[in-house]
Amino acid sequence: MAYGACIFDLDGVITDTAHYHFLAWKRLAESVGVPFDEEDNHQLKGVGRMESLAYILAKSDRTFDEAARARLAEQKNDDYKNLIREISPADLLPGILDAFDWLTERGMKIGLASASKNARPVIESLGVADRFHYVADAAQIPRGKPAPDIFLDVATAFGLSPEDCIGVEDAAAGVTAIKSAGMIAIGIGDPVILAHADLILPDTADLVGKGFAPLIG
Ligand code: B16
Ligand code: MG
Repeated sequence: MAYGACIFDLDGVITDTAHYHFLAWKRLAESVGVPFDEEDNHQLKGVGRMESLAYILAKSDRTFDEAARARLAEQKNDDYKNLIREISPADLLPGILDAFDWLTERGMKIGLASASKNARPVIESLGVADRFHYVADAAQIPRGKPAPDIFLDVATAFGLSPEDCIGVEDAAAGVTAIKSAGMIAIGIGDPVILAHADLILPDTADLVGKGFAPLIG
């Protein structure tokens, strides 16, 4: 099978901003009296900002009107932006640069399908913005993950059919999005949470050796 593109998730795949999202959501949840743990965090990985907030507020006895929700979302985002201020190329996860080199050497396109509206500044701080042939703009994508829209947007930008693309994700919602798009999914992380991926690797260091090499050759 000749694949034409590899489409990466950002948080939890290229870099561990997933942890900063966790810290910011935990602070926000606790400020409204809702406990928040790693299990909640798994539910929110890859899920957009307002949907994540709705998940947290659904656990509160209080009601929050639209203005209050907007304020809380802004508070979380300000907190998150403070946490990611120090990001540098040292924060790239292991094997990511090798993965980009490997794909580029084979003439494959590299895309980014992140639900984060902060994706652009993050890849710039990581020093890899110019490695991507296309970066989806989460603000322009109608439905968030687990809908396939963002992965299909990248495939369309490349002029490729979904079956010619591979997606890489750390989140259950993201793997579902890749599979619903009709692409091959590589999951990074927990084999139980990501059981619906075609191939699951414990971490990104194995992407080339145990992911791309056997799949793409
Ligand atoms: P923002 P990904 C997702 O990014 C995160 O996994 C998720 O936790 C976050 O809520 C979402 O982006 C929105 O991020 O608030 O910065 O727009 O994993 O799809 O790269
Ligand atoms: Mg992710």
